[in-house]
Amino acid sequence: MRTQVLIIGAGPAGLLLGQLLHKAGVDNLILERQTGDYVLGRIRAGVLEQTTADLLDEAGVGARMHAEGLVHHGFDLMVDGQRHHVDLHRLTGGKSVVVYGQTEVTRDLMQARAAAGLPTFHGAADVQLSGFDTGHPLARCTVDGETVEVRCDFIAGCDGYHGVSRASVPPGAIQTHEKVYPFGWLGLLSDTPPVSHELIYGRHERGFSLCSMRSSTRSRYYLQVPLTERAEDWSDARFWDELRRRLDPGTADALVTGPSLEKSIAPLRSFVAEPMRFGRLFLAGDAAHIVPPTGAKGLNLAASDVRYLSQALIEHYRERSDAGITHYSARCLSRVWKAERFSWWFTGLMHPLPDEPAIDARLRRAELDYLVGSDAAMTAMAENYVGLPW
Ligand code: RFL
Ligand code: PHB
Repeated sequence: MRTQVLIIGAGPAGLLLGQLLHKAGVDNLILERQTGDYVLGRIRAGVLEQTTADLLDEAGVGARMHAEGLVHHGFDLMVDGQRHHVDLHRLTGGKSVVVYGQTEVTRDLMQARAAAGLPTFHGAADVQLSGFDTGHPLARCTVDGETVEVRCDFIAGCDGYHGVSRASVPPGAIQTHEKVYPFGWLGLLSDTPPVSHELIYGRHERGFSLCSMRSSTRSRYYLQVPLTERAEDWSDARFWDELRRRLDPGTADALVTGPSLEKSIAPLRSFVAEPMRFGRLFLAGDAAHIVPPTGAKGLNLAASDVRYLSQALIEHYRERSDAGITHYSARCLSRVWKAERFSWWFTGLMHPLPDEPAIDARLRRAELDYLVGSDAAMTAMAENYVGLPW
């Protein structure tokens, strides 16, 4: 079988790339290890930058996001029981973010792909990539017990942190940078109204908490937990009790609890692989970089990679220019490192460490004090949160 662009992974990055290429008349095929239902079952991101929302519009899949997504003009920082409003709209000259779950983004993209009749092989096992350092990239895999071979012009590795694309690059050609945090986030999804109309990022001596949402009737909450914890050991009652203890009394009173629809623990990691192109193989999204979720940047970075990659490939086919391909890695990484810095900074600011030296704790308290009292510091935070310009 042959295609112009072979995409590995049908997560948000792979699906969005496929849609943008299709709209520009570039032929593409996706190999995905899991079933569609499995991909939709992963509860992940909740916050879209305006530029990500614009790209979904460009791909022709923005209708439901506009109808059901919640536009947020700010969020709250809760520090030692006091809520401080971060007015994104005022601080950034009118910008905002859209609260619309990754599950819904992925569902919209899957439906558009199916409606356009574009090929996706789910259950693709043992994908092997070769020839991307020559002019003839090739992928081999097994689908339903049959061997499938795909020849293509380019391979887009959109297969996440544990994917095969980055692992196919010779170790000498790639440099990786990694920091693993000594805690995780325990997340709970419930059909209860959100405790507040905007997100609340909370720092408390018992640990970080985040009050988020998916809609006006569905809430998403997170608690910082040690990596030794297991989600099975957290009954719903234990989760709600712990969350209440980390909130200020007014917010704790307003919290509406209910049975969980999903509960899971995500480890926190900062990771970057450089470069992001190896001949005719490109990495995009979590395949190339991971941010801790505190800054809500992961899906947004995946979208910005896809924007640069789709432009580069469309330019190649339409204008016979490889300028976008040549600059792909540098363009992405300039944005990636800034988002990595912001996510690392916000994570450090909001998560107490168990064995932290007393001076570090006091310095962090001073930084928070400065942040909530300074328009300049708040502006820097707000401009990063809504997303840096392209
Ligand atoms: P994905 O979503 O991991 O998709 C990769 C796809 O590739 C498939 N795959 C393979 N297919 C074929 N062969 C192989 N060998 C394969 N190996 C893997 C996988 O099955 C999968 O379908 O990566 P992608 O598309 O790059 O998307 C990235 C985002 O998923 C991720 O960055 C965000 O979810 C991060 N994130 C957040 N990002 C935001 O922008 N805003 C947020 O508010 C936000 N909150 C979060 C988050 C991530 C979280 N977790 C659980 C890590 C909150 C959490 C808790
Ligand atoms: C979410 O709703 O899942 C969410 C929101 C904001 C974050 C991280 C996760 O920073």
